[in-house]
Amino acid sequence: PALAGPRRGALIVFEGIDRCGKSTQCSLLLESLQKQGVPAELWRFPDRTTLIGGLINEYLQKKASLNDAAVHMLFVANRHEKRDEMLRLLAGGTTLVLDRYSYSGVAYTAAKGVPHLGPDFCRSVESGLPAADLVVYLDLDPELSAARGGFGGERYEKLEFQKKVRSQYGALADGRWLRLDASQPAELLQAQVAAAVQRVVEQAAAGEQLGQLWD
Ligand code: Z5A
Ligand code: MG
Repeated sequence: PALAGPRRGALIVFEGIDRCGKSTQCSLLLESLQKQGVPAELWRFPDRTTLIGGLINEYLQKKASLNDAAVHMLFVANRHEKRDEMLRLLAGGTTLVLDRYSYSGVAYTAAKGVPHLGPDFCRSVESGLPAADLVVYLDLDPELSAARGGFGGERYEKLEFQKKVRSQYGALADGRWLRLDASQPAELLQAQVAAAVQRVVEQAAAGEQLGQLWD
């Protein structure tokens, strides 16, 4: 299906391991889009404010235990429950900046190494969600990210696991991802992000079709 028409907003996604600077860059980007008068919203996944997101939050904070398949499906459901609203906003001309999305779903679950939860399975259940116009991948050595104030107590915040996640991201990235060395100062990163985002916002507004996962 044609997911959105001309003058649509762009779907910009930030990805990367824990503490690589996603939230920092998302806020800087939102501010700069708004200054330029580009209608934009910043969302994050998981969206912990929904019923499903509440369960995910309990799991991440280690207040609830769920098996790997069950929690994976919750992360996926948390995106599907927001699909219609995403499409409505994009079609109406709002650019969406997402702090994590389906690519986190694949990278984190595949990093667990559970045979029936490999990358192909993980990709399949994201089908039908809008694909990012641009994935900004903030690539950082997990040793460096761990040094940024240390890990908190949430599940997955462990060096060995973050190394596996990074290698899954490496396998997932394609030529369309903007891979940035996230050890650079935030202002330098922001300038590179802004230039790439401006191009995709213009292309989306000019009528370039929104893709679907996974094309
Ligand atoms: N997860 C999943 O398993 N499946 C899914 O489908 C989805 C998610 C969507 C949610 O984490 C967890 O859920 C996550 C993946 C999993 N688990 N892990 N790991 P989250 O998104 O709530 O949290 P996070 O992304 O992992 O961590 P974070 O703390 O939000 O990191 P960040 O947003 O990338 O970084 P930041 O807050 O912008 O910066 C971190 C620190 O570094 C802070 O002190 C900054 O001031 C500093 N910083 C930022 N930029 C720089 C630069 N350029 N240089 C130096 N220092 C910097
Ligand atoms: Mg964050």
